[in-house]
Amino acid sequence: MRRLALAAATVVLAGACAGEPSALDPAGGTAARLADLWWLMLVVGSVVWVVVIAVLLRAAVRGRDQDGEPGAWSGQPLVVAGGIVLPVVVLVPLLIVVFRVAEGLSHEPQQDDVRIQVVGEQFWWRVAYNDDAAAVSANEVHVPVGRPVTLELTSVDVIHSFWVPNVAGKTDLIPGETTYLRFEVDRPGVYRGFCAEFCGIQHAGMRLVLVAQPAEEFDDHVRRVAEDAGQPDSLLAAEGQRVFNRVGCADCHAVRGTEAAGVAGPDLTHLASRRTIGAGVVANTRGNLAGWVVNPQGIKPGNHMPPQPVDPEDLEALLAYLEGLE
Ligand code: HEC
Ligand SMILES: [Cu+2]
Repeated sequence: MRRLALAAATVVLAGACAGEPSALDPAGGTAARLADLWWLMLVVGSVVWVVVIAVLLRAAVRGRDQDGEPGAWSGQPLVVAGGIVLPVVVLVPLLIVVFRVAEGLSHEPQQDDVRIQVVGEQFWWRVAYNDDAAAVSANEVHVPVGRPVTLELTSVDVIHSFWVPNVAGKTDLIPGETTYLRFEVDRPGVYRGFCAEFCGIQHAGMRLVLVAQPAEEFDDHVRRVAEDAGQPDSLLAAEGQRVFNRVGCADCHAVRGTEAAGVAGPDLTHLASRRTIGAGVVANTRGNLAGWVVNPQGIKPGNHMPPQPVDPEDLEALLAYLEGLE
C-alpha cells in the first residue's frame, strides 16, 4: 500500500513539473489550442478507461449467473452497444474537434507574417531572417511576441523535425521541399526546442533556443544579425583572426565582413551573442568554447566538425577573437 501511494505521489508530482520545455505550458495561442486538445483527449480517454475497468471488475466479481442463463447485458445487444454505438458516439465528436483544431492551426503563410528561414543540417539549424542572405544565424531563433510568425523549413541532408513544445507542434524539415510552421507567441521568454525526428548519431544533440521578445527588441536583433562583424578590438583578437583563417576554420565557417566564407558549419559572425554552442548542447562560456574548438568530438561525438589541433598560444588568440564576435 505504501509503495502504491509513493508511486501515485510520484506521478502526481511529475505532472506538476511545469518547468519548460512542456507542451502543457503554452506560451501562445497556437500551443494553447494543442494543449486544450491534449487535456480533452486525456479526460475522454480516462472516462472510457474507468468505464471499461468498472465493467471488467463487475464481471470478474459476479462471475456467471447461477442459473447459467445469460443476463440482459450480454450477447448481441452488448456487442452492438459497447462495440459499435459507444465508440461512434465517443470518437466522432472527438474527430470533429481534432479537425477543427487542425484547421485553426493553418500552416499557410500569410502576407504580413514575420518570415524566418530554418534549414536543418546534421546536427544544427541554419537560421535566416526575411530571406536576407546577410541576416544569418544558427541554433537560435528570435521571434516577436504578439505577431504571427511563419517558419519556412527545409533540410539539406535527411529529414529533421522542428519542435519547441511551449510554442507549437512538430513540423518536419524535408530535403528538397519547403514546409511551413505558423504560430504566435504571447509570453516573452526563452524556450528550448529539439529536433524531433531521428536524424543520425547526434540527433539528441540537435537542439535550439527560441527567444520570444517584444517587437522592437526583435527588430533590433534582426538588424544586428545582418551587420558584418566588427574589427578585432585588441592585438590578441587580431592575431586570433589570422589564426582562424590560417588553421582552416574559415573553410567551414563564415564571419561576414572578413575573408572567412565557409558554409559547412554555422555562421560565426555574431557567435559571442548566442547563448549556446554546438546547437544548444553547452552554454556559450569561455571554457566550453575552448573545449569545443580543440575537441568538438569530446562534447558532441559524431558531429561534423573535426578536432582542431591548435597550439595553446594560438588558442588563446582564437578565443579572444571569437569572444569579440558580438
Ligand atoms: C570541416 C569543417 C569545419 C572546420 C574546419 C571547423 N568547423 Fe567549427 N563547426 C563545423 C560544424 C559542422 C559545426 C556544427 C556542429 C554541430 O553543432 O553539430 C561547427 C560548430 C562550431 C562552433 C559552434 C557554433 C554554434 O553556434 O553552435 C564553433 C564555435 C566552431 N565550430 C568554431 C570553429 C573554429 C574556431 C574552427 C577552427 C579552429 C572550426 N570551427 C573549424 C564545421 C567545421
Ligand atoms: Cu535532426
